[in-house]
Amino acid sequence: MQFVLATHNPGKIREMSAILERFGIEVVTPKDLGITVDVEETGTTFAENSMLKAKAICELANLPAIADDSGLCVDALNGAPGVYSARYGGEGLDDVGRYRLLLENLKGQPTRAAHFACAIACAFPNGDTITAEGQVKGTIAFAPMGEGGFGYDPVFFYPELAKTFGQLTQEEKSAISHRGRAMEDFVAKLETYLNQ
Ligand code: ITT
Repeated sequence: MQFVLATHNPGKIREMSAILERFGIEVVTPKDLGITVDVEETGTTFAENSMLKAKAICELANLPAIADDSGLCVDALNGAPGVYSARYGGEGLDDVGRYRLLLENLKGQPTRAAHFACAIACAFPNGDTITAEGQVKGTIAFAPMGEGGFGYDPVFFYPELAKTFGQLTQEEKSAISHRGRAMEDFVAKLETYLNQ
């Protein structure tokens, strides 16, 4: 069975397709199908937004669609940027601009604790859905380190490995990341669903 990855984020596409291909799951992207729609993320939770994206792309592609909604939640900022991680600081900023703004906003804060969260939603053309979630705890580094990953990875420090996510290989990151954990949970649920 072919699945469409309901995302336009190249970093997510790389990580999710590598995991799904390990399980023999064939994936295509919206771009492969000529779908350019950017689904509006009107939800207030990662779970709500991932389901909005999965359902919209499933309907357009008429294929089962797997969406990821994720973000970085920083304790000292009351959980921000959270569901607004991709839009932190407004439209004009790129990944580097967003993590620089985060470092700026954390200056002088007593705690740098943070976590990444990921919600996966899969919608099937028959109306069935599967959901999964994952989280990973860390701290915000004082300066970016590493060139790997995407988004906030260079400033997300994972104490157990004493490295930022930007310093990990894709395999190392997926073994512990919010997305890797959510995808592991998702693949197990998908296998159960497909065997029913
Ligand atoms: P799609 O909606 O097309 O999937 P998006 O980038 O807009 O792409 P989100 O709304 O879920 O996706 O925003 C997630 C943002 O959170 C992402 O752009 C990064 O800034 C950040 N983020 C999520 N997972 C991350 C990861 O593994 N490493 C670094 N940053 C991450």
